[in-house]
Amino acid sequence: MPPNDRSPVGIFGVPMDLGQDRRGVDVGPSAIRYARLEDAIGELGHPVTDLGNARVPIPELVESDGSVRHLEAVRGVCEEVAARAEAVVSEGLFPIFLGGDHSISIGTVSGVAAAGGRTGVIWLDAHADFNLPETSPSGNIHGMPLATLTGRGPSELVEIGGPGASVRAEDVVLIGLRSVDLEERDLLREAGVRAYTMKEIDAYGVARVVRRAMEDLSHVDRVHLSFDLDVLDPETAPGVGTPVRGGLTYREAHLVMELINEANVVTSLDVVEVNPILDVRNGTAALAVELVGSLLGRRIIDLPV
Ligand SMILES: [Mn+2]
Repeated sequence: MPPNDRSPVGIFGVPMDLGQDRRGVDVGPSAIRYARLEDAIGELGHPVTDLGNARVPIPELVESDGSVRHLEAVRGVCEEVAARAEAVVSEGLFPIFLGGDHSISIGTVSGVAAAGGRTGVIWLDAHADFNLPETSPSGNIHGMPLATLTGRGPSELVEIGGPGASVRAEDVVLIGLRSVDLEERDLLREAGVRAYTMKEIDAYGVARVVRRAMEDLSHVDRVHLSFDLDVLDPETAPGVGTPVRGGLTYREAHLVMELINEANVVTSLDVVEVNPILDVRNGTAALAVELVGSLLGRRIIDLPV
């Protein structure tokens, strides 16, 4: 259920950094908890339960197999995450998944979608995360989750949460893009994914883009928001693994969350790619907590409606 009705929230951490090659995002869930996520949600009136963390092996103990790095280990973690996600949604909780790199979303979105209904996805990200093993320059799975979720990529990952694609490409909206590989562009176009790049945000304003995205997803039963902190400009959010200049400002990011909250459509959330080792005094995790607050109903003032 959407979060405007003070619905109960469940926090689940996935301290996984196997989907890319920089250590640090595995500490993301701790950094976000340290920034008082649970209190921030509780203060908005939502009952909150911390459901702990998924069990994740460290890369030092995982064999780097084949062209897709850590494929078997990522598959194992995402299987567990998908099962937990499905259970949490079925219990009526609004789940918040803490990454970890963006490969955790193969598990979270598959699990949420398996709980039933047609699931749409808003993917807030500097990158499209729509590579295939054949097109990926790095072989890192955190560049592939969105392609995987729409049924493209290694079958071991596509089949998580049930056979076939977890979501339809036409039910996915990307917002904030500014770094897309050449072959990835063709894949996105062929798949029919809607994408609002930073150019559209600069030209039309973030409010119009979010309203359009809401219209694009008005036909689905539930909406999962996958929030990669690198959608923000690195001057505002330096603690991310793959920063790209020219991202959302502090206020633009809050406005995105405030407008999505008003639309009252989001039913589950990922907060991924926070890297405390690259951060400045945990500011990026603290900002993530602020933005979750805006998504869950925090307002600057309460105006009579
Ligand atoms: Mn991403």
